[in-house]
Amino acid sequence: MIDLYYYPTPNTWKASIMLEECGLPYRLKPINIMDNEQFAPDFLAISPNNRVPAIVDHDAPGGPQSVFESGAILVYLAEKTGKFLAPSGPARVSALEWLFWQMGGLGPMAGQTHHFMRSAPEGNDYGKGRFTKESTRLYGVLDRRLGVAEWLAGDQYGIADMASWGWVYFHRMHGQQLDDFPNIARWYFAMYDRPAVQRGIAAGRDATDPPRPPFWDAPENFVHAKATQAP
Ligand SMILES: N[C@@H](CCC(=O)N[C@@H](CS)C(=O)NCC(=O)O)C(=O)O
Repeated sequence: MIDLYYYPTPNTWKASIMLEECGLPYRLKPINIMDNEQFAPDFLAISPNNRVPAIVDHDAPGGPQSVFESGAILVYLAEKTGKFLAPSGPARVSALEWLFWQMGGLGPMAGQTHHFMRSAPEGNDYGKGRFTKESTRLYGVLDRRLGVAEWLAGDQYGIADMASWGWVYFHRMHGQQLDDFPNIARWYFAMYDRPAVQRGIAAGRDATDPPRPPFWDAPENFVHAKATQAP
């Protein structure tokens, strides 16, 4: 059994989607980051950077294994199951390139864009402008990649796609529209249709109290239905 320390956000969705895709049994351990539960000593022992997601694999060969950082969790689960990451060769190189691109680029920059768009004091547009511009650049990078490859690692769906998808789900919070990125739109909706993706994002919806931040359900913040934006 795997424990998934969870709050429903794009970073934790990476882990829940991968667990669902692999068919691995897991238990949700809600960490309410709105109530600072991420700073509790028990959680810090598993996730020293006080962030979700983290997992504990109770069936690891040498005894219970904890893993923090969503990218490390994806690689760990891929290596545990032999799924969604090529064992060697160019497809593995591509997967890791795009995974690290998401971890160091799209995630942090889109996160800052979201922060400045929602929380910057009125009249202070510097951060908003800087990070929206960088998000636009990164969405352009993603769109070009998906114009020459079906999935981020090449012709096989895998962990790099799982890493980026949840962030693109909130593209409107990054000042972006899928109409401007037709290759991203094609990829986004192909993943949206996967039952394991739907289960992965539904998994922790009500696992916290309150269940999720109010912006989560604001129609302007995310894509409700394929019909609204499909190219
Ligand atoms: N690089 C980390 C980032 C994780 C992260 O930022 N998690 C957020 C939720 S999306 C969090 O736990 N925030 C709690 C806090 O800021 O104290 C990863 O990918 O796992």
